[in-house]
Amino acid sequence: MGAALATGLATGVLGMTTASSSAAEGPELIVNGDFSSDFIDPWWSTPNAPSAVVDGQLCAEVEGGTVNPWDAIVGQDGLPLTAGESYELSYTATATAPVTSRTNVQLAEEPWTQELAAADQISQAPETFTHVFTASADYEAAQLAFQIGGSDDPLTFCLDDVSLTGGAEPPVYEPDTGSPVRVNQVGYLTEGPKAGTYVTEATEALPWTLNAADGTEVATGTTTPQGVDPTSEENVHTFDFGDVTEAGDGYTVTVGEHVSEPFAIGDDLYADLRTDALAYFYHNRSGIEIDAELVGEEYARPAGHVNVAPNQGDDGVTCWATTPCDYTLDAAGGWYDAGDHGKYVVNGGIATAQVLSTWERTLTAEGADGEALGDGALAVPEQGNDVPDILDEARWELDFLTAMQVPAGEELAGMAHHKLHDAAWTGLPLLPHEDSQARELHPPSTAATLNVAAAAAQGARLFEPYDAAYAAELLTAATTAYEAALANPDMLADPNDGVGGGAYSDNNVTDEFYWAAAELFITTGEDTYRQDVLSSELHGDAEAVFPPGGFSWGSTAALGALNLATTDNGLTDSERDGVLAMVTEAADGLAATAQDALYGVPLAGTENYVWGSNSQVMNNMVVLATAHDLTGAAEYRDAVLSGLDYLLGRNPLNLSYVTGYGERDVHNQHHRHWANQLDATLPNPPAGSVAGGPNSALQDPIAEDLLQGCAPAMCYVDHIESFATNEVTINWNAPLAWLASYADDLGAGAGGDPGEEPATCEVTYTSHRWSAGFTSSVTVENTGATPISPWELTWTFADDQRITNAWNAVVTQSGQDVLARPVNWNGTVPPGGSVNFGFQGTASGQAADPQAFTLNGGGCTTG
Ligand code: 9MR
Repeated sequence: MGAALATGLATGVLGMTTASSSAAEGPELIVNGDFSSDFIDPWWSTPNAPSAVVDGQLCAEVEGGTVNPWDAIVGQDGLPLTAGESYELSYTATATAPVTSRTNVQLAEEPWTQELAAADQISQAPETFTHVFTASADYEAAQLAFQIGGSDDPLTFCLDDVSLTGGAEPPVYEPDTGSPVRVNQVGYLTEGPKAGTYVTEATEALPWTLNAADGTEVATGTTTPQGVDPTSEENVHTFDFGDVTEAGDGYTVTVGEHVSEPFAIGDDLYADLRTDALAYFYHNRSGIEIDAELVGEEYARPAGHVNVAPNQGDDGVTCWATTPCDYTLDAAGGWYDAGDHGKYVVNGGIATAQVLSTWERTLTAEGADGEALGDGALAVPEQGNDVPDILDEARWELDFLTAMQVPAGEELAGMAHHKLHDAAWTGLPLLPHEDSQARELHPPSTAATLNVAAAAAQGARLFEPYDAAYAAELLTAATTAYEAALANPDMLADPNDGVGGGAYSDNNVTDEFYWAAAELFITTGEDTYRQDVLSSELHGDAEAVFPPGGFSWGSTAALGALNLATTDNGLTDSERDGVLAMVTEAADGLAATAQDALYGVPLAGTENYVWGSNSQVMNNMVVLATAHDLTGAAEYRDAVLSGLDYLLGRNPLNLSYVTGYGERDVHNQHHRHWANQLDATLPNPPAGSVAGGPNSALQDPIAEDLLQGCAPAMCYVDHIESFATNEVTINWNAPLAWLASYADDLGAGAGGDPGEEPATCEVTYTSHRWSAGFTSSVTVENTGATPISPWELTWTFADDQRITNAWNAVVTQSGQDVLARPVNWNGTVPPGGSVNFGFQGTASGQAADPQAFTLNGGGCTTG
């Protein structure tokens, strides 16, 4: 039957039996043909026919006054066709004024060779069109185009149930994973851990070689077979070259015939990443022209959403029709959330907080470098205003967040609107100033209001030295917001409010209350906020504050807890110890997770590869890095660095998830104007933009199409339309900036390297033995003249003692060797001072007390 129809192009309307059985039976090639998910991707349209999904159909607002059919087009690319195979296209369409759709299936570039060229009369009454054709050539990625230009008057063209079936089943998508030798493609800090992963079926240990750029063999060793990695469902080995500390570029690791991507060993690996990751925010500012002098010609663009046609402007936004209000807000400015043009208070808050914390860390962590974030350090237009550039950047969003508050005198005064975005989802590509959709305020929510309270309170204390008046304004906004949230504690955003923008709904705001109370307490010292912190059900609950899957926009208590632990504030010593204990308890778990993970990632299990999994990893790294800042314990630092390894190439796909970093960096992230994959005249994302990462829930049409059956950490595709695996967003780049800052400071020697300074000391070790075990107490005295910080004590048991739990120290044991490090409050042993810790364990034999101890490289006397 297919052959009979192969003679020419067949055109038909509803009811015609033109389909060949082979075509009808073939696989569906159109992605998102029924628009049931409210998303428009991967459909595109020309700028004069802006399209959106409305009531489960795609509708294009086609401008009048065009001449040719191809002057206005709605289309989809990427359709694989096979020569000689028969295909059936069908769709339903309407138009508010009669228009002919030149409906083509064709080559997606010159000479636009047509395999189907139909002319369909579209009118107001919905009609279904069906066409059958046979492909005359093979196409990797043909295009379906509805050419609907040529009308004098504007019209609305709507499309639904688009289907193109036929041909053979397309080949199963196989990611190109390159070399099975997986490393951090940027590199390893000289004094940091250095490990990689090798994918192989082999079960025996294999020799590896580390070569310098000139080919010289620098080190050799053998891999450790590890069995099947659950996150990739592949058999892997690990290898470790941590002993190599010779700085250099272009190192490679070879296992058998396989060579890794090249990488560096050095201390200055992350300085550029710090500024690039922060530049992301200026690039995505709304309401201001993006200046070529700061970003280069290819990234420069006019101001978005400032009320210049076709923009409808964010300076006088009205409430969404379903929840009207009698005021408008001037909410111009702020950052676009992500690949879309939405501006969300929930998410804006955490992103601002993490940008602010990148700065605040330089005030609280020893050796952290504020200059790299200071005035003149970043590419922002406010350079030279005597305010650290990073604070200028944060202010751009703080002003938006506070502008989203309901004005005084209104019923919900002080509450913040949850979000502001387009009435319908727009297609890609689309520059911000070309967006013609109506912009609408969605109802206030408690979560958004507490985001304003927390971020503005943190902003207030950080702006205080630079602009006291602004700091006072922020504090007023914060206190007003907090009061309003207390008065309206359960205004939850609607989880189904996801048309034209993300829902960012959150049905539990206990964590937002905790975060906001903590920030207000740190800033003001007031007892009422302190009581709210201490009486929160979250306070002291490490697992709830620091969920092992990572804190996030919907789980924000960690932000408050981390700041309570790091800042000078009015908590008593024992209250502060309690907070520190939460941080180290969480960090201990995460460090163990990273150590067990065969790709070094501090993300437990297989269930946490969710939308934005890379940000979950990064937020866990922020917890670890903060624990390292607080205690100096190297195991926390090591887990941060192995997390960086994962993000930058040591992962099941052998990809660096950060643009511009690593040989195999991803670069087609979902973004409306960094859309080079769709339009060669537009750029790819600039360097330093992190992709969301693997998401095993396959929540976008491309992921659904390509990634069926993927192993969790492999559910990712570097495709612009895969918004659920490959988007960029402010709350993901913010922890990236924080971590790059931490890692660069580390490279520059901050945080200390335990063991460097030999110490003089006396150790008193006492123990109590019972049948199956023992309890020991250790007192370490600093008998020298300088403080020891952080301290690190090692010894070797003579017998079979196994430590099972410890207090007042982090104690790890490997064979008979034991390493004890401070917990949190006892990181420093002052001259003449001492620390005491203890542990319990099991033992079967004699369990003799150890006699020799080493403190930070120096031998101790025993007392
Ligand atoms: O980051 C958000 C993720 O946690 C949610 O699961 C997902 C679906 O609701 O939404 C993500 O946020 C997107 C937002 O809704 C719209 N802008 C882009 C954001 C990143 O993909």
